[in-house]
Amino acid sequence: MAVAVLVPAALQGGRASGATATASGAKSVDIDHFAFHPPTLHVKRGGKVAFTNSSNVTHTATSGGHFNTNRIKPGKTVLVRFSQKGTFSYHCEIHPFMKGKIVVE
Ligand SMILES: [Cu+2]
Repeated sequence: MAVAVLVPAALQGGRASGATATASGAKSVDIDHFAFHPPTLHVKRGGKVAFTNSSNVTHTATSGGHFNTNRIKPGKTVLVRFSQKGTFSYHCEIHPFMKGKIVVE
């Protein structure tokens, strides 16, 4: 496993909204309008990415064999830590046309 999915921030005290209010050093992917923003995100090895669902429908960020946020409900955030270098393409399991990429450097 390249990464470990952390406990959703939403379960840690309701501070899930506000993608920039995550743990120190976390970068953010915003999910809205059936797309990941930005579509490609660069992060340092060991860094975290906060996937925040700003839309009105449930999404996932899923990279087969690498990471899976599982279902992120509207307004919720899931943090993923990336411990291995590499390029990880991911998609939404519910809407497979939604695609993104995390580049761990
Ligand atoms: Cu989706």
